[in-house]
Amino acid sequence: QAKICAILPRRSCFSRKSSSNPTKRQIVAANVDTVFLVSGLDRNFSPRRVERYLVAAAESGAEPVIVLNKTDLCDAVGDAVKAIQVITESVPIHTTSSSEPDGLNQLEVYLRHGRTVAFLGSSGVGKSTIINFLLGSNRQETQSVRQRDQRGRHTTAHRELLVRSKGGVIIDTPGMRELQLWDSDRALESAFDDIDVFSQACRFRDCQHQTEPGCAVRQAVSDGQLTTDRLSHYHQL
Ligand SMILES: Nc1nc2c(ncn2[C@@H]2O[C@H](COP(=O)(O)OP(=O)(O)OP(=O)(O)O)[C@@H](O)[C@H]2O)c(=O)[nH]1
Ligand SMILES: [Zn+2]
Repeated sequence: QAKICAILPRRSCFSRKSSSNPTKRQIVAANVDTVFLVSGLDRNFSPRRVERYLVAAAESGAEPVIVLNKTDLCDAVGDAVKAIQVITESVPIHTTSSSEPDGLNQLEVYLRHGRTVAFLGSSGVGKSTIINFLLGSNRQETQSVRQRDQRGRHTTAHRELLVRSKGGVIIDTPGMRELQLWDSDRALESAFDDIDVFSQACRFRDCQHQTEPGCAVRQAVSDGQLTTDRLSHYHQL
């Protein structure tokens, strides 16, 4: 028989819109310390998607760590890393491959005792493979990527909180795997803290940095302090 002894305050949480009531939010995972944002460096690699995951991480309150997996399938790992460095200066970036333990071992530091980690990333990027490595056993069942579309098969069927004997807890739930953006206005700003800084000087507090007069963000672009790419990424999101 289970007994609730204490309810800890919520330091961070991932949530999504409830499917039955879209105005309600549903908590998917709470008190995650580190969230790994996993991409595969095969031909579906998209810095834009990483940006979206950074938004989700920022709104959760968990510390993001970017993982670029499948380096063995990419001839230009350095270029991929540079494309991510343009998006963020402060978030750690790790390159990994299932055939190279060195990169994967670097993820161990985020799994100290008492720390909780979770994973965000498209289907087939290698989340289960990385989790298996960190667990040191074949805890998760993985299936081969379907040939046509490079997507893996969803093999995780139920809620799972995996306690590592070496320290740390891994949350791997279907909810995390299907996460959608929520509450994005606030989070958008923190994922774009450079734009945030310039926008303090915009004439209008609700400036969208489009055609408003006195927009300090567009001024920063014309002064060369901010790239056009950066601003258009902001507008796309
Ligand atoms: N070449 C290569 N293949 C990898 C690597 N990591 C994982 N894979 C393969 O990619 C496929 C998908 O890996 P998974 O770990 O199941 O991916 P996932 O992100 O958990 O996928 P979902 O369960 O669908 O969310 C499997 O066939 C893995 O063996 C890697 O670094 N290099
Ligand atoms: Zn503005």
